[in-house]
Amino acid sequence: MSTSGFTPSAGVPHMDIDPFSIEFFEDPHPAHEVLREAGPVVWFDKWNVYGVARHAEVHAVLNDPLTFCSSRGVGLSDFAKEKAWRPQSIILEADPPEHARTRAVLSRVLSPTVMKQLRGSFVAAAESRVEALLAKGSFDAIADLAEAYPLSVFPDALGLKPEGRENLLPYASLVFNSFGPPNKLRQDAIERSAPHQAYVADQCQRENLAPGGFGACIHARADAGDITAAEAPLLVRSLLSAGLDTTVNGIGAAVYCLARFPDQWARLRSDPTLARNAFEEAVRFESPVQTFFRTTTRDVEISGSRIGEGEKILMFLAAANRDPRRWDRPDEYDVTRKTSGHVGYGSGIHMCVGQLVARLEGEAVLSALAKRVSAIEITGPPTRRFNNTLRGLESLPVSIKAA
Ligand code: 4IA
Repeated sequence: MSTSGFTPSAGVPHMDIDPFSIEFFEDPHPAHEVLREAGPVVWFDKWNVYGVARHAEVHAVLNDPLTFCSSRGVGLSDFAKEKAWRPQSIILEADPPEHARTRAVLSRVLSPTVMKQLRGSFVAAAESRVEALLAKGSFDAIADLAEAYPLSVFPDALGLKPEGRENLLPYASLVFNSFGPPNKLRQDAIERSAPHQAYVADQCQRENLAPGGFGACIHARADAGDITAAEAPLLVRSLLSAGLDTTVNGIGAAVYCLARFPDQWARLRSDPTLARNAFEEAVRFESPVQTFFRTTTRDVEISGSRIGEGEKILMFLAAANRDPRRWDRPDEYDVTRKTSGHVGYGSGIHMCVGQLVARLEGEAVLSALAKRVSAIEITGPPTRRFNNTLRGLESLPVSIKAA
């Protein structure tokens, strides 16, 4: 018999940590170690959910999508019990076999061929942004680089009109807060969401998307019969939800790493072809997307613990990315590390469909910095931005010098 929602299976350690509290977000690493060391599976008394924080279990859960489903939501809320706050995503919140069709569409829209077409303009935009920042000397690496750069390339690549783009980051922040529990971050975000939701719903319509962009390409797949006309706007919405704040926090993480670890900055400068790996290592090291849930579709055993049907499991991607069972020197940022196997983009059938866009942006920025900048100095206290799912800074005051 399942004891769903109130008591964990015998032998699973109880954690009284709240992994969605401000104290936790301020410095998650010691708590991640406690969770990993407590056992392969833990139970959170505060939210009545299981958790996995070791690399092996996170990887195993991600790679068994029929047992650990996404269609009941990848946040704490179980869509089998509670109505979703917005119409369900038809890719993120879908399971096999239905998932494959929508996934194939976005895979094709964000393919290696499309990246080849975008590379020139993405690299030029990064180079001109770095020139402008060198001219300023001092700036905020979050607002003026980590946000400004993706905002200068991604909305145009999607084909969005210029008006209303100020809604994009608030909408994304809402989406990522919504995966968390019903705490203040989530409730405040949903309360203020109506204008951002209205903006996004509008931009997903075919007539608002410029020819040649990702959005128009998605609608063209409806003409080809791969998806219905009603599904196309929902796939555009997935790009608006997942395509901007993630790269903002990825680029922010990379600049913060390079500013904090001068030996790694020196290595990157001596070989700018390391830019792509330096970005990937920043995604491992900081894990801009910290957590996700799955829901069990049957009774299942994970590393000796029996878990009933209909249970939420919280996966700590960030803890897996620093698990000493999987990584040498996990707490060191190393631009030459073999990063393959990190779960910062997830793993398995749902692994980030936009990863090539993210890597193109990250590589373009870090390569431009490595070629043109001699030193990055942190000139004031960095401040943190708090979100139920995303990890990143609100502000990072820096100064840079020309090489
Ligand atoms: C969607 C996990 C995150 C990057 C994400 C958020 C929203 C969606 C997809 C992925 O709305 O489909």
